[in-house]
Amino acid sequence: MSHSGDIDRIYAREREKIERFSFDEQVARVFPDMIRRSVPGYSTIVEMTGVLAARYARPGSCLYDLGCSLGASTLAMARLVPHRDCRIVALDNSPAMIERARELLGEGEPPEIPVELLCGDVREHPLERASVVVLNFTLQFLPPADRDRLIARIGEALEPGGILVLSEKIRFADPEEDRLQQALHHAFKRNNGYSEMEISQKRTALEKVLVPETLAAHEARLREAGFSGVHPWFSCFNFMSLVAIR
Ligand code: GEK
Repeated sequence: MSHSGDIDRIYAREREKIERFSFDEQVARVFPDMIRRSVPGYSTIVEMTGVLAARYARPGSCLYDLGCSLGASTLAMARLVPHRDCRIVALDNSPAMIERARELLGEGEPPEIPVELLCGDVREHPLERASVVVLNFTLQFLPPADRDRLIARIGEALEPGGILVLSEKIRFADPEEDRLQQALHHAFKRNNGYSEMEISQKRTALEKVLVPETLAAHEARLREAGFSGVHPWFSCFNFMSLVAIR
């Protein structure tokens, strides 16, 4: 048992047919272990999301965690943002994730800042004025055609001086560079105990579900949506996090 769930063995057995990856009950149960062993720098990114939010959150404002899964970034913000009159809205469209997030939230000390956990689609949920929006490894799961509109809506919702924390798996334009970075990510997963078969079956399940874009594509979209500064602050292999200032 890991801290708040089971060990991820979802792809450990050979499967005849590999279904498209989805954030179902089985994934929600192993999620903390899965994401820690699959995303280089995940715990740093979560903690620094709290540090960034603490710096940029305005008193009395709303903070969003879009695609919150089990609420790791929400909890980091609730711990580190000093303004008790802020409010965090954590949204995910997987009922299994929201249900498990609700259980976990109920188990610990109540957060210092009120947290609303909602089941809904980030593409449809109305966004009110906010000082901080977090998209930690969520945009990559939206159909590429829906991404411009979401980032534009976030740009409109953010107060001037507010931030978007955007973390993504990325693709490199140079095929050789891309191959190398993917191989390094693969080595990271091997080092975390995933077998060749687990890595390969998971890759098949994620095809056309997780569609990474280049850093240049993200930067161009953020500029187009009116962000005045785009600052990469973390990268490890083909994973990055940016802070974009409105
Ligand atoms: C973390 N941020 O722990 N609307 C709402 N949620 C969505 C949508 C959508 N259209 N599409 C996907 N999701 C978290 C990790 S995981 C990343 C985020 C990963 C949700 C999906 O249900 C899942 O919970 C989350 O986005 C992506 O920091 O698993 O690699």
